[in-house]
Amino acid sequence: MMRIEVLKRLQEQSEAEADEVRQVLAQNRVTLINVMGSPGSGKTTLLEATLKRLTTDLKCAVLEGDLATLQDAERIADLGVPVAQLLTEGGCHLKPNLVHSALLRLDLSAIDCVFVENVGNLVCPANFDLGEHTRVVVLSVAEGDDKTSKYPYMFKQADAVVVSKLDLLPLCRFDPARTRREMHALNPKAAVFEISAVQETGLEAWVRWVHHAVEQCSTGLR
Ligand SMILES: Nc1nc2c(ncn2[C@@H]2O[C@H](COP(=O)(O)OP(=O)(O)OP(=O)(O)O)[C@@H](O)[C@H]2O)c(=O)[nH]1
Ligand SMILES: [Mg+2]
Repeated sequence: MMRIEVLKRLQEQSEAEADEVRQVLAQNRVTLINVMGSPGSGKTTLLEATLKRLTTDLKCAVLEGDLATLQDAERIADLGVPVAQLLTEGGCHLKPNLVHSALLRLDLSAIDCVFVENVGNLVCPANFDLGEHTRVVVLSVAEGDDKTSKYPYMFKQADAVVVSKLDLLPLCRFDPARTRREMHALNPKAAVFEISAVQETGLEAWVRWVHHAVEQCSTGLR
């Protein structure tokens, strides 16, 4: 009984913190995109490729979630994009209070869209509302096409799935049609993109989708 009480209180606290994030975003008219996926699925590489294509017409920033290092944040900073590091000190997912304090470190009046790179993990981040408008899961071809069905909680809540590393298709057993089919069954509204950051293919449709998500958010449709 006691344990249930404590868990419930923690959940309420987390929901209140996500609401605080939503307030900050609404006040500053900023869209927050939560990017999730397994370790090494290509989240930072996707962000690098996306930012290169977006920053001419959208003002972006990134929050980098990591257990212990600044490596991903440094990759983003090298592009000249504002970035705040969130160190979880071993934690396997980001929490809304961390996101809230990091947002306050950015000059939000000069920003339209913030990407959060979550800690590499296909399980825990799905359970935490960060106050984001949009959830994106990056799934690399090397992980196998069974992941949508094996980790349904992550994929069910995704607004978009980016199938990454398509250049590795000849070397891996991965059927992109299975991902589309299983995603359709889990969440028919989710968009599915197939990209290769190395070969720079498939990125235009994904970048258009990001633009659309930011437009919808700024007109209050999301
Ligand atoms: N072949 C190929 N390799 C890629 C592609 N995108 C990323 N990689 C490689 O995959 C590895 C992991 O990429 P990251 O972008 O660092 O992955 P991540 O999801 O940010 O990793 P964590 O932050 O550690 O969870 C790197 O060696 C990348 O160069 C791609 O499109 N094709
Ligand atoms: Mg990364």
